Amino acid sequence: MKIEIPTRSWDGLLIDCDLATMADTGEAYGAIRGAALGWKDGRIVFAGAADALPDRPEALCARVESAAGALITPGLVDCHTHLVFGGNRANEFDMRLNGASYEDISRAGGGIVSTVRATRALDDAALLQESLPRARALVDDGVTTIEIKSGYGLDQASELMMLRVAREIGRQLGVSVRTTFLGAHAVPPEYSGRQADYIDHVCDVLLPEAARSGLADAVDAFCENIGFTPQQTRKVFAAARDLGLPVKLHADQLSDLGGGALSAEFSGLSADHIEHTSEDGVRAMASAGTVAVLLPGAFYALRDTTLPPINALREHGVTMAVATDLNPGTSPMLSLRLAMNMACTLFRLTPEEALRGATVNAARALGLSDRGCLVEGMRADFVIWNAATPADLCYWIGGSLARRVVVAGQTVVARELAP
Ligand code: DI6
Ligand code: FE
Repeated sequence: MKIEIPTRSWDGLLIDCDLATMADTGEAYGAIRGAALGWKDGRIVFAGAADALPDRPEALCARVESAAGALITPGLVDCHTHLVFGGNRANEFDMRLNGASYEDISRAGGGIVSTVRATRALDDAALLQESLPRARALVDDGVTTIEIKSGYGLDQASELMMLRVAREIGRQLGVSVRTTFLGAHAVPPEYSGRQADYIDHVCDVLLPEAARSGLADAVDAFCENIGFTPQQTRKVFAAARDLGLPVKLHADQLSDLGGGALSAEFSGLSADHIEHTSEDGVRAMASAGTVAVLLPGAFYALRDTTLPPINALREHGVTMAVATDLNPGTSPMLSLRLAMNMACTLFRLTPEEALRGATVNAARALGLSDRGCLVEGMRADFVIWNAATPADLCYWIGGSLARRVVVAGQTVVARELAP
């Protein structure tokens, strides 16, 4: 059916492209060949077959552009990162290759706490300067929404600084940033041996202050044998619920502490890692609609051998997302496409599952229903790729394939065509 819009009113119209809309159309990838994509005021106004456009598309839009047959997907969503931090932990990488385990290093005062020291030593400007290039690397290859956690400050001033810097990164790069308060990431040195007191401090001071500042969109915790117990996590989640903030959880990465079910119990947006989650945990996630966020970068870097329960997730219909977990300790990974590749190679996701996991499902893991697929009314967040098919995006290991990255109708990365 032809649409009738007699006057020029759209902000942009791309013709001669293939869309992987990721909408549930019954087609793989929600694909539309010979397509067009139009947008106005930051929203998609047309995503469909070009032959459904009026005969003279220039009547709709002053800027009609041929995409020269390129593939266009929704902007990628990295729904789990810790990319704001000071210093790095290349030294621990070296130690692990000389025989130490992640747990050994963490117990010996390295690990998360060493990044806390390096982060606290910085001010806003220096922290921004160190962190911005990491975010830019993600955006350069197609990421338009980034979740960024606190959790390397662990006192009021430094946690708020991390969240402020995260938001500033979004402003500077012109991308969408969602912030997550992760005060329950590790016990800071001044609370050493007083884990319960620190959790009280998180619930009574740090979390309410983060909520009051308006700098946190969600709350996370590191529920692990080297992190916090399920009981302590429950306390933090109850405090988050009282403040009206949604929760998500670092769950069952190194051991099964029932983290998947715990996130589900609080209607968690997601349970992340979940290598050791039991089938009961998967069932609980399915009934709560809690997204499984798969983090193959950490699995790879720690040379983990326990795979997340992918088949159980599929069987029970749990939504799967894929993210970088970009952090200095266990996943210094600067490419979401690389995480997608690893989700395929290491976890046996199909390329379509991986691309869903980094678009529409990742948006859901952040509680966002206005992005992640190319459908009229959604945000005009999209990527024009130097790639022929959606599978190419998972197939190539690293590199830069994004030709143009557009956020809410604004171009934030533009590259020439590949030679
Ligand atoms: N996310 C985390 O927060 C921890 N592991 C993970 O996958 C630890 C991060 C760190 O070692 O700094
Ligand atoms: Fe993490």
